[in-house]
Formats: sequence, C-alpha cells, structure tokens
Amino acid sequence: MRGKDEFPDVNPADGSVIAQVTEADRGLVDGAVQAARRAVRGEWGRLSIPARAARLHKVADAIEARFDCFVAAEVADTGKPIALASRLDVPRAAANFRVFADLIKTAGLETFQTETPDGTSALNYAVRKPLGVIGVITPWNLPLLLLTWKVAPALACGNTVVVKPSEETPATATLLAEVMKDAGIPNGVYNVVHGFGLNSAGEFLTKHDDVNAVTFTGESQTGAAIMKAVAGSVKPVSFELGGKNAAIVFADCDFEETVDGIDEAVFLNTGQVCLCAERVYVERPIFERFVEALQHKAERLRIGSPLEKATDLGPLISAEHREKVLSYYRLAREEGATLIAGGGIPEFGNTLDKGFYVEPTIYTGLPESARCVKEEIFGPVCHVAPFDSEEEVVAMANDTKYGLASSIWTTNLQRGHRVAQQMNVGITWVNCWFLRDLRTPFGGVGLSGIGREGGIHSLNFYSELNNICIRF
Ligand code: NAD
Ligand code: 6OD
Repeated sequence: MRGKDEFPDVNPADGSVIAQVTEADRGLVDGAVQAARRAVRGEWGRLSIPARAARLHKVADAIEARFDCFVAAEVADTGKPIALASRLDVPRAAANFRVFADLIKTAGLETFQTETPDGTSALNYAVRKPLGVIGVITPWNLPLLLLTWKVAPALACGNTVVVKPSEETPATATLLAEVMKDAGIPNGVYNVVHGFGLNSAGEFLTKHDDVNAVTFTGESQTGAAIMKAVAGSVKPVSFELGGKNAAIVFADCDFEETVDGIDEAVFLNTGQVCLCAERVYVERPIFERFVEALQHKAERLRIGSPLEKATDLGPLISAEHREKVLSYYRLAREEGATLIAGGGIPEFGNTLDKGFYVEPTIYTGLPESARCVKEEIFGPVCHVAPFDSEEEVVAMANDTKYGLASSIWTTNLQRGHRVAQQMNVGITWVNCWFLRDLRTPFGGVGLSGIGREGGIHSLNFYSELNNICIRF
C-alpha cells in the first residue's frame, strides 16, 4: 500500500509493518543532489588520497562497531536468515570499504614516452579525477552489500553520492548514513533518498541534470528504462542486471562437493542472488543419482524464522515477488515439467504463515525452449537437464539472452579451463560458486549488464582520466 508521501517497510517473514518511510519528491531529490554537489567542491573534493582512504577505513570500523544493528536491520527488511546476514552481507559491507580504500592508494595509471618524427619526445601520463555526483540505485536482495559495493569505490575516487535503495529495503542505507557521520565523512558526501522507480525518487535521480553518472543494480528491464532516462544528458552508466545462470556438472566431478555446491548455488538467500543457478546441466551417467541427491538436500533445508540461527531459508522479499515465483511454479507444470521437490508454500501454523515463503523447488523434463528455462525467476528453484557431450552443454548453457555467471564442476582441470573459456558470461566459477575476490572484474554480457565493476574496473568507472602530454 502506498500512502501520499510515506510508504510502509514490511517484514517479509510475517508481513508486519516495521517502519513508515518518507518518499522523496522531486524537490527532496534535488536537495540531495545539490548537497552532494557542494560536498564534491568542498572539503571532500580537496582531501588527499591517503586521507580519504583513512576515512573509508573508519567507515568500515564503524560498520563493524555496529555489526549487530546492521544485521538486525538487514534481517528485518529482507527476511534473510540471521546466519547469512552475519556471514555475508554485513562483513562484505565493511570489506567493500577496506578494499577500495587500499586500492585507491596503489592504483597506477599508464605512462608512455612518445617519440615524434622530428626527433623530440613527449611524455604522456594520466591523472584520475572524480566524476562528480554519482546516482546509486540498488535492489533488495543484498541491500547493504550491493550498495556499499558501489558507494565505496565512488567515494574512494573522490566523488559524492546520492543513493536510492530499493523501496523494499530502506533500513541499512539509512543506518549507513549514521555511520558515515560517526566516521567523520563530511555532510553531503553520502546522501540517501527513499522511494520507488518510475515517477518517483529513482526516476528523479537518474534524470537529474546535475548527476554525473548512474550506477545501477537490478532487473534488466529497469536498466533499459534508466538507459532511456540518462540518454538526453549522456551520463555514463554501469549496469549489473539479471541472469539465468547455468551450472554444468560433469560425471567426473567430486560428487558430494558438487551436490553441496549446487545446493548453495540454487538456494542461497532463497534463490534471490543474481548469480544463482536456475539451469543445472548434469552429464547423463550421473543424472539420476545427482537429481536424487539434490532433492534430498532441498528437502532437508530448514525453512523458517530468519531469527533462528539454524534457519537455511527465509521468505521471498514480498507478496508480489512470491506471486511472481508461484506463477513460474504453475507455468512449469503447464509446460510439462516433472516436479522433483517443493512446488508450493510451506505451512508453519504460526505467524510465519503471513510471511512470503515458498518451498525450495526442483524440476526436470522441460525442453530448453520452455519459458521456465529461459526467463529469470529469482526464487529458490532450478531446472535440471541431462547432457551427453561437452559441445552440447556449452551450446545449451550459452543459449540465453543473459550472460552473468556460470559454474563448472569437474575434476578434470583441463576441461574446466576449456569449458570456462567458452562461456558467454562475465564470471565463471570452476568447482566453486560466489567465491569473491573484490579486485576481480564483475559484470555481465547481453541482458546481464553493461561494464565491469570490481578492483581497478570500479576505479575506472568512478573517475575521469585526464591524459597529459608534455613535449620535451
Ligand atoms: P528492480 O530493477 O525492480 O529495482 C532495482 C532498483 O531500481 C530499486 O531501487 C527500484 O526502486 C529502482 N527502479 C525501478 N524502476 C526504476 C526506474 N524506472 N528508474 C530508476 N530507478 C528505478 O530490481 P529488484 O527487483 O530490486 O532486484 C532484483 C533484480 O536485480 C533481479 O533481476 C536480479 O537478477 C538483479 N540483480 C542483479 C545483480 C548483478 O550484480 N548483476 C545483483 C543483484 C540483483
Ligand atoms: O559480490 C558482489 O560484488 C556482487 N556484486 C554480487 C551480486 C550478487 C547479486 O545478487
């Protein structure tokens, strides 16, 4: 339900309203952008790189000092298990600041000595400058992790930011503003506006003339809308979008480790990770044994209260998103799938029945052309299909408009390299999944995104390079 200028923040585990949030109108967004503009011209813009890096380490320290608050806020907003928020989301937020604080101090730029035809020389070197005010728009699945993944390098490069977190998960971005203050980040460097996309804070921000660049994580079709919005003012964009990721399991894999790995790749965060594997291809000699083992894993996942330390699976983010996921469960049946596990809504007999839970679900038997095999569902669900040859599985895995991530499971490393290099994606894992080194390029091809972030790639997106050529 949407009020005039407030909207409710709902706990997906039981449907309760945990806060009312002010929706930023055009004036409030403009105020935030102007504050960011003043700050980039002020003390922040004049800080030396080591001083800026030291402040970012202080932000990481302050996140760690309020670790439990961040975990509680993230769990209440998303319904994700407390164990997951404590192990992944909040530690990664601090790590994002530390990694980019260190990287900006050591990142080099190219230098060339140029010989000219008249026998003189020129020295070319580039300097890094901030872009200015960055609009940061983020989704609800890993709210703090994905927001800080963009804010940390943007600030490291000397920019200021206006962030618009998802309307579903406003809490941790707001808490981060308090932390910024504690860490001595000047006013106006980090600004938060809340609201929706179209005709709301998201659109006001992307269309704002005084925003120099937009970095966005979310659905591919939202990326398309933002591209149109920024076209008039030719703003640079970085897009991390949806995926329909393949996992390829060869018969020579380490069977138990692979079942564990695929279990995580399909069901982590209730399948609400852009990198999750919704298409699993298994070499025919182990297909039936593998499906049975994955079924056992899915049926043993503990679905329940996010506040219980033992819970593996929380709810989906919202009633609307649950309806979307359930519509794919119905579609899979209509398309002729064989149901191996799940397919419905769990019953608890308590307040969790008001939450937005679905069962972890596995299908087999669909043709590759089925919509359930082609479209991103973004829930705890996968389709498992057999394959007979490397060539066949590479073609199946690449037969998608998306191209974010893939994983390959084999004990033959030569094969691992060979197949990995044929994947038409931005990230391929071999015998692992979501194992992250923040210095590596991260992004997707096709509908999965534009550009790469991570390490030097983030620094290059969040800065302008000025090449200086001196004749001597
Ligand atoms: P979404 O695109 O619906 O929303 C993301 C953000 O964009 C929200 O803050 C929303 O308010 C805002 N928004 C929506 N319309 C807008 C508009 N017209 N102008 C400006 N802002 C607008 O995505 P979601 O449902 O929050 O997240 C799930 C999607 O995100 C999935 O498709 C998932 O694959 C993708 N995702 C991708 C990555 C990645 O790294 N590639 C990471 C996480 C999530
Ligand atoms: O680990 C990351 O840096 C990252 N951007 C993860 C994205 C996950 C998508 O849901």
